Amino acid sequence: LKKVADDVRTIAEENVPWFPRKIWDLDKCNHLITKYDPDLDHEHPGYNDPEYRKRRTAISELAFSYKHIYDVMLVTMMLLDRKEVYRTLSSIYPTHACRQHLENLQELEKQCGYGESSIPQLRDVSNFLRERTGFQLRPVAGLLSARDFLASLAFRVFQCTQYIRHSSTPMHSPEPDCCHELLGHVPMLADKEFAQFSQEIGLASLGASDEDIEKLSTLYWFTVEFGLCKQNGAIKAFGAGLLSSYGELVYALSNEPEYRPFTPEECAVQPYQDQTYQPVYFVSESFEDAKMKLRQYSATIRKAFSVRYDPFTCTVEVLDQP
Ligand code: HBI
Ligand code: FE
Repeated sequence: LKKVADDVRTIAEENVPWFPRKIWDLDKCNHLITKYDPDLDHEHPGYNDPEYRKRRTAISELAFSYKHIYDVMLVTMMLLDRKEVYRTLSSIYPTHACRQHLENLQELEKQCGYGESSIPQLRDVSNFLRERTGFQLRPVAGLLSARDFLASLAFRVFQCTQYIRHSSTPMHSPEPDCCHELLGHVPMLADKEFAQFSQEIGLASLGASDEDIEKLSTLYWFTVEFGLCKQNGAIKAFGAGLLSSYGELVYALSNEPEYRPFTPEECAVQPYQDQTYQPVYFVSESFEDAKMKLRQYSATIRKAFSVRYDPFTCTVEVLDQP
């Protein structure tokens, strides 16, 4: 493999969609999808609540003005009058969540002030993750384009919303919110194998075609968001979408839905639901196994180059295919 000099554009590279090369480039990965926007979507639970929308706008502005170089997040999240979320979800974690989630949530309670009466600061949680796996959080105003969202994972950066769901729907949110991120994603990102799995989806996405981005984002959906895994002979949840939704978490482990062994090829083309429960869930043998399968799958994605992440410079090296 030989390194392609940054200033030399090879013919093959000219058709490649732009992608971030340095962690600072993530400041440009801020293309939002205007879906479930409380200002535009009449169905959004916060649409008729001007106070809620005002608060959301303020939090969005902070996210938009955030730059990687700031390194510190000065955002205070909305006060949690949603104790119910924490209480209800943590009551079923012992039977439904995977071991890694349970262990890391305990640490987050001890070290970051997780609990039903407080909302931890993103900065503290980000520092916790950095120590564990090198993942860090950066604030984002809402749903990002799949390309931007996945690209961030390549740098072990997780784009994290800071607003909270509307108080009229404490147990449901049509979009990701801080309950989903903090209870669903963060405990999993503190696990080494899982962090590596997430980063590898991100690396596979860099410079990929729209079609491959769609596949990778579906794969992300059925693993990072709705994945199940086997532990001590039982099926447990590791997907953040499940771990932040009481209803679907119960349903997913109820033996009612269909279960299939995780195979990236199949998973990447499975139609999915963001309005109702998933009709099918993919079960991984372990994170290690899922990671190896993902690696084999990524190698089949047609790209004119391969990438490698250099954690010392926070840079993606682009390598010519042999
Ligand atoms: N944006 N903020 C945010 N959070 C997500 O979880 C998210 C996203 N954009 C796209 C997306 N997820 C999905 O398309 C994934 O499948 C990539
Ligand atoms: Fe999510």
